[in-house]
Formats: sequence, structure tokens, C-alpha cells
Amino acid sequence: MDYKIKDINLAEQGRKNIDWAESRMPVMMELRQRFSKEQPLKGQKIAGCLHVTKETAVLVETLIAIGAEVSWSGCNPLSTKDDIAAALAKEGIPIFAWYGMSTEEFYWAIDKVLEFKPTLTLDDGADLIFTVHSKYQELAKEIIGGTEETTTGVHRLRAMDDAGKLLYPIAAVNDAETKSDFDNVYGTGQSTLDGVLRSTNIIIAGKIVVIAGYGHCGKGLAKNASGLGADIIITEVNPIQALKAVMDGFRVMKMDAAAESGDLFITATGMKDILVKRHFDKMKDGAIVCNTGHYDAEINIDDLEELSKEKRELRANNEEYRLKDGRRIYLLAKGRLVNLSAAEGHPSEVMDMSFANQLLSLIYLAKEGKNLEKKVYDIPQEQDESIAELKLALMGHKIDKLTPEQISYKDAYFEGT
Ligand code: 9W4
Repeated sequence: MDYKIKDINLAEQGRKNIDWAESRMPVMMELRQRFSKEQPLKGQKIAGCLHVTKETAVLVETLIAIGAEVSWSGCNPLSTKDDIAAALAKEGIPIFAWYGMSTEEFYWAIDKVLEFKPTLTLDDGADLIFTVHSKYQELAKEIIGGTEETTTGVHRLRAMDDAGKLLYPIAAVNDAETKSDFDNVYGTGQSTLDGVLRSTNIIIAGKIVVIAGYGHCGKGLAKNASGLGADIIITEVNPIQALKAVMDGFRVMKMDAAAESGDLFITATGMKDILVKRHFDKMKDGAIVCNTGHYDAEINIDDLEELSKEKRELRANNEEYRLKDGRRIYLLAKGRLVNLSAAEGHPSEVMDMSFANQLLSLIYLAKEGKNLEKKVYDIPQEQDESIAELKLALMGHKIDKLTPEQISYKDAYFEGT
């Protein structure tokens, strides 16, 4: 059997976790059922490079159930769940991923997955696509399309498209509304607080929570923390986002002013040096600081170290910095993404929609990829709407439909009559 994972004996635990995720991913399970007769991915060989999690396993097993052969690698050496990798290996799936693999092993795994000579690629961060384009260009002749899961991946692929360098069409899954408007807002919003709670077990009610950045993540976070009874302060550099925060009922101020009153600081900006020495200087004794933005440079830990005379880990993902003036500041998850390091990332219910976009995009590419240009394609509005429609229906909600008269009224209106 061709796989390389940590320990096949973890398969039973992995299977239980996958079963749990299945029970939370109704859209995926419905699509699995719906397409199982038709087998729209029959004859397709899908190479995947995506976080090996219980939700990804539901996607992988759905791809197989509707006809595809797959070969899999993880897209981050630190995101692989070894029990899930074991469960997939036990099912006979070629998978090359284990927690803590080295950079060399990571690229070895990508090579391994490409040995399979795929007809479709599925990426998170575009490593697979880049490897095909730089190292195995001959493989591109057989590849009819690829999908990309993340903002950064799509950004890099659009640059390749602009330079005319793409060798096959790409579906920008990230840009679907049912993906990006949900996972970052509701997924990160909740899982960030989950990470804070697991590492501290503090009560949120009554706390002054300072959130840096009012993008998708900051917005979801503010709503959730507010719902738990926190008093929210938003810091921003973008006037439109700041205005939205004000109109959503939150206080907005400069970090220099917020620093002295916050009990809990959460950075969600994607920018570096959001919390630096002059902010730590003003913080209250006992302040907690953490980051949920993509890069771990939002909190300047060198500055914090410099101000401190000692530090010690009090709980998992919770370090106490004792400052030279006697104050204590608590840093969670070493300033890395607290929702992934101290909690479990997006809940399965949100991944349900992101991965439904992956699934439908791959089905579309399998059918139409040969007729498409070698460009980055947005997810069609109908696909987005069909996923939202299905999610709503499976959650037990019903919505109205325009009558034919209303549709022609709308069309006539748009024509300017
Ligand atoms: N995970 C991750 C986990 C731990 C971790 C260096 C040690 C992203 C999306 C999904 O990136 C992911 N620990 C790190 S980096 C890191 C990254 N470090 C840094 O020092 C600690 C990740 C998508 N997703 C969900 O959110 C839920 N199911 C999914 O498939 C998964 C993982």
C-alpha cells in the first residue's frame, strides 16, 4: 500500500472523528448522495494538497463516492491530524502527510501525489499548482483544471494569470460568497474565542475586549464577544471599516488609547506590529494578548521580551510575561493563530459550505474544463446560491421566491423603463 503517515493504529480514532464531522456536514452528505448514481467524477484522478482534517476527510470520501480516484498531501506540516491521515490510509487512499513533517518531506509528499498523474488538482495555498508549473510541466497536458481554497493562493494565481503563465484553468473557490463570507466571519469569530477560552478559561462577560481590525474576522469576533457580554473596542486604519464598526454599535479608537483599558486584546489585521512596546507599556496588570490574523507578526514579541524580566508557561498556550515594573501580561499561543493553535479552527458546519464549493467546482471542471481558457475563474453565482439554498433547507429554513411577474418587473426596471 502506498502511503506515508505517522501511525496506522490511529485509524479507529480518526474514523470516529470523521463520523462526527459527517454528522455536522449535511450539504456534503446530501451532495454525496445526489451524485452517487451519476458518478460525475468517474475517470478523474484528483491530486489534493489540503489540511488533513476531519472535514477534509469528508470531502475526500465524497470525491471517491462520486467516482474520483484521489491522492492526498497536507498543505501545512502543522495542520495534519495524524488520526485522520491514518483513517484515510486504512481506506486505501494514497496519503502522504504527518504532523510536524519537515519542509523537505512536505515537498517530497507533493512530488508523491503528482506521481499519480492527476487530471484535476485541488489546492490550499497553490503549492501543488506551482509544483506542476515549475517542475512537472508535462503533467499539465493531462490536467483539465484545478481549484484553490485560500485568499493567498487565489491572489498568487491571479498574478500568474495576468502574466499569461497558467497552464490550466483554475476555479477560485475562496472567492465564493458561501466560502469567504462565512468561514472567516462565523468560523474564525467563534473559534478564536474558543482558543481564548481553552487557554485561559476566563469569563468574557464584563471584559473590555480590544479587537484590532474590523475585516471579516474582526467583525465576527466582535459580534460573538459582544454576545457573551463583553464591552468591545475596535481599532482600525481603514475609515470605511471603522465607520461600519461605529454603526454596528462598537467604540472605535486608536490602539494608543485602547491599550490602557483593554482586558483582552485580539489582533485580526494581517499587518505586523499592531501591539508594540508603547502599547505594552500602557497595559493593565493581567492583560491578555493574542492573535488570530494569518501572520504571527501582529504582536511584537521581541518588544514584550525586552520589557520582561521573566516568563513562564502557566497553562497550555498561555505564557505569563512578568515585566520589569512588576505588571504581568499573558500571551496566548505564542502570538500564532489562537483559533488553530489553541482550538480546532473552523467548525465543521462552516467547512461544509467551503468544501461544497470545492466539490461542485471539481464537478464543473471535470465537465467543462476542456472548453475553458487557462485563466482564473470566479465561482458562478448559481453555484453559490445553490449551496446557500441547500444549507438553508437542510437547516430547516424556507425562503420566498420571485413570481414570473416579479422577475419581469425586475428585468424591465434594470432596462430603465
Ligand atoms: N492549522 C494549523 C494548526 C496548528 C498550527 C509554529 C508551532 C488552516 C485551515 C484549516 O493552518 C491550519 N500550529 C502552528 S501553525 C498551525 C496551523 N504552529 C506554528 O509553531 C505551532 C489550518 C481548514 N479547516 C478548519 O479550519 C477546520 N477544518 C479544516 O479543514 C485547517 C487547519
